[in-house]
Amino acid sequence: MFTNTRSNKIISASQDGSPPAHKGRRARHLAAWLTPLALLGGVATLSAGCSTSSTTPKAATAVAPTVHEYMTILTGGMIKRKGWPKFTPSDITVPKGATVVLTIVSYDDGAAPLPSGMTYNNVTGGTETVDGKAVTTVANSNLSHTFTIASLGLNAPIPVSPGAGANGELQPTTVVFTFKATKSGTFTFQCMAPCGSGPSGMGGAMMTNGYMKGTLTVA
Ligand SMILES: [Cu+2]
Repeated sequence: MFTNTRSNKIISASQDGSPPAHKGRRARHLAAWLTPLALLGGVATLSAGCSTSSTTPKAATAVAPTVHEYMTILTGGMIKRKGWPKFTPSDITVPKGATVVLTIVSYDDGAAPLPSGMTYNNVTGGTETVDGKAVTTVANSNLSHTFTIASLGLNAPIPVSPGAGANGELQPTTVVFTFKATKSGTFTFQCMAPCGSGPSGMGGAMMTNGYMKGTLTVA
C-alpha cells in the first residue's frame, strides 16, 4: 500500500490490483492537464498507473458497406394470374461500392430450361448459394428463373423450388447472390429463363416490368 503522497510521480496501482490509497492533490492536478494533451496525441507515454489514456487516435478507415436486399418470386397461381410469375419487389436501390447480398426466395416449382446455346444457368459476376450450398451453375433442366443484368455481367440462376410440402403449401428455395455494385446507374434486370407466355415463353411476364423484369439502381 502506498502512503507517500509527496512523490512527484503519479502513483501506480499496487501490484495486487487495488488502487493507490492516495494520489494526492498534485497527481489529480497533473491528470487534469495531461488529459487534453493525451487526447491530442501529444503525450505518448505516461506512467503505467495513470488513469489518463495515452492512445494515439487512429485515422478513420473507409469501409465499403455490405447491404442486404430481399426479393421473392411468386408463382402466377399465388397472385391469381396464371402464367405470370413475379419478382417482388422488382426495383431495388443500393449504394455505389457496396457489396450486395441479394436473397431471392422463390416459390416457383416450374422449370423453364434455356434454349440450347444459352448459358444463363451459370453464375457470373458474383457468388451464389442455393439453400446454403455454394454453386457455380444450376442444371438447365432444373432452371426456373434467372436474375440477369447482362450489361453488368451479373447472372444468378434460380432452380425450381421443392413444390408443395406435406401441408400442401409451396416450399421455397432460397438463392443468395453476392456481388459488388461498382458502377452507378439504373440497370434493368431480366429473367432469361423462358418462363412467360407465348410459343417461346418469352412473352407476358417476361416482357413486363414488375414481373420478370425490374431495375437495380446503384447510387
Ligand atoms: Cu422467370
